[in-house]
Amino acid sequence: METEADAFYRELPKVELHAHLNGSISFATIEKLIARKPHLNIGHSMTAIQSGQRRTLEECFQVFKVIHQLVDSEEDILMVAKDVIKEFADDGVKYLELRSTPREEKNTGLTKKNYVETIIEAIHQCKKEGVDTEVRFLVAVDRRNGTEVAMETVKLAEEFMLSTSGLVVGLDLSGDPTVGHGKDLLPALEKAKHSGLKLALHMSEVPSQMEESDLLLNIPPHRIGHGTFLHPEMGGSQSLVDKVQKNNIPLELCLTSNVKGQTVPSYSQHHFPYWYQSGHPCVICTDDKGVFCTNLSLEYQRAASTFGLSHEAMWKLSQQAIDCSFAPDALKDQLKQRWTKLRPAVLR
Ligand code: 6MZ
Repeated sequence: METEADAFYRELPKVELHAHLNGSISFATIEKLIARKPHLNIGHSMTAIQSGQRRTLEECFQVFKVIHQLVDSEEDILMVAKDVIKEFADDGVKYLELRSTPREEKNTGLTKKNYVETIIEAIHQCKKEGVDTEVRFLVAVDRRNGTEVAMETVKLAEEFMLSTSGLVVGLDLSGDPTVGHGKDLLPALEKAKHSGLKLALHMSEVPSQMEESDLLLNIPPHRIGHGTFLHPEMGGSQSLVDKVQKNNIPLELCLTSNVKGQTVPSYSQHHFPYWYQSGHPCVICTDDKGVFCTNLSLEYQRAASTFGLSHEAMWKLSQQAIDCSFAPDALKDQLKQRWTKLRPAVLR
């Protein structure tokens, strides 16, 4: 991250709903990881896309592969998860939904179960250390890995939903959108929804996913990640838009990620206003704050400056995100009370 957001955006209480753990690792934490594994010969230019730089989405997925080499043990995951949570807290995020794909690593003996347990441990430790952010976790399915792995991941997520007293709240579908097809994952996603997990699905992040988006929207999911190519102006269709609107499915929108990953040509051509202006629930998120060198305050500021939105409008946007979260009603009420309390000091 090269610049800092203005004080208003840093002080604005925020809700982050779309953050991939391994994409969210800061420069400082990457330094610590590199020091632990000098033999990998990994440099910062391989783990982050600086300002002014762009990569194809395919190249972004290569970056995740490099980061995964650096994060391959329980010890690494604990450090990474705690650092990421604390950084979001320092950036004014009061409620955070982190997501990550359970991985096993033969070299270190890491299992998928340990992977999730370690993230849950990080959440507990942050709470004990007084970090002032409520954190929940979504177990991620990487679409590349197909039907069987998706089903195993759903079972793991179900077990953790039951054993963590509500810390695991949902399931994410992500991964390289050009690989695999959602139809192979439908049974796993439907099973997850049936068992009470909330679904946050990446959808239409690249063109030519209309048929898949239609199938996924029939489930329907509780939230959509990106949705860049859903609407007719972007090659999608009115019937997809109708389905999203009829079910009032919030969109998680990540401006810098889409611009740096080149699925959107520029900030001003982002699909945020298409949905926002019709009153549809939109949530500004970071996606991968480490890889894309950003934070949530900067993303709010960028949306406001690009689309000419007032501080009052940005306040409303951050407050409305509470209702789009997978937090239980009691926690949503607590968060709303916090917003009310903070309002006079922030919206001076
Ligand atoms: C789709 C993405 C993504 O799970 O190892 N991921 N999936 N589109 C994106 N847009 C840029 N950004 C990240 O975090 C890294 C993983 O998150 C998903 C990919 O599966 C990536 O490997 P975790 O914590």
